[in-house]
Amino acid sequence: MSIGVGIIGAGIMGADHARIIAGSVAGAHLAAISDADATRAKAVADETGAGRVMADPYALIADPEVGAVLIASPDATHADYTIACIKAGKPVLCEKPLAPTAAEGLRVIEAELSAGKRLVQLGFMRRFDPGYIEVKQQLESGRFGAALAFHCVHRNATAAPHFDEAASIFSSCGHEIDITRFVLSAELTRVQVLRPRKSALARFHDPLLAVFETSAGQLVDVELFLNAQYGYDVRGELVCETGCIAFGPALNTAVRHDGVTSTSLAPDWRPRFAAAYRIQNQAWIKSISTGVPAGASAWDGYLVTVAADAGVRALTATGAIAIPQEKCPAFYSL
Ligand code: ISE
Repeated sequence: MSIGVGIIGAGIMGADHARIIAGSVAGAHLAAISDADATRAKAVADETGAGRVMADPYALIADPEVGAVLIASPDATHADYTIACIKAGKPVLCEKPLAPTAAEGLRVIEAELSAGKRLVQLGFMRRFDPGYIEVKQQLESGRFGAALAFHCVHRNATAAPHFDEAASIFSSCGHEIDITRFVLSAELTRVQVLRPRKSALARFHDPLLAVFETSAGQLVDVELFLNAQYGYDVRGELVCETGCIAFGPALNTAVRHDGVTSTSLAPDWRPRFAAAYRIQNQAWIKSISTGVPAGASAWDGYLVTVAADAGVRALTATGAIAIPQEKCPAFYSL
């Protein structure tokens, strides 16, 4: 039976998810879409064949034709809509971050714990990216010995107009926090944020350099440069005892022409992580039919908010500060 998906948010990511659900995911169809901007919602509905445009996101969540909800609205609304889905007993794929503060994120955990059923998947799509999965598999093969350090580069061509240093930590560095926990199977324990010289082309302090310590003693350095101008450049190198595992930002082809060899960079994250988004959304739909959770849980999402909160405090602190360590409820460790 096909699951009717309702999407909240018809902006860049909502539209992208609508196309993926309508065109690339088996076992689901686009039942409804909602956005504060009705014209924008209608345009996406017309393009993707969504069943209905609904003005009220809470009505969409309650609608009997909506069997599962995908939240791609502004970050500050994620927690409230996710909690409404939990209360309605509907599975939800919530774009990252779970919330813009750890306190808000905790409200979602409390709601899911009291519902007593795993309903939330977080949109940390990198967990489905073939490149990151291969890095994790290579590390876990044991061939390289222990992981010692992880160098991460996170560059965007230009930051969204509402971005500031805190958004750089929450929205962009949040991906690195999640994927580091996923790849290293370790928790982040301390964070320091350094400020290289500010780019004159940035409205806020950009780039930033966040340095994390993990529970296994590794260092993770993250260069966040969201006004890098030249393209979307997310890459990394995992340094291990007997080798390094590096992965790059390139799209699929390398060309040699006119004495130059080159690879293309994506303008933003959607082409770079297109496969990851598709695989993630399919895994979500499959998890609804099998009842076996996939991807990042609400708890994973919450731990990102805890570490990002510390990162935001580190913006104005001297030196490294501790990231509070939370005990994972048994409900999430199954
Ligand atoms: C954006 O929200 C994303 O999720 C992208 O993956 C990230 O690179 C970008 O910095 C964020 O703003």
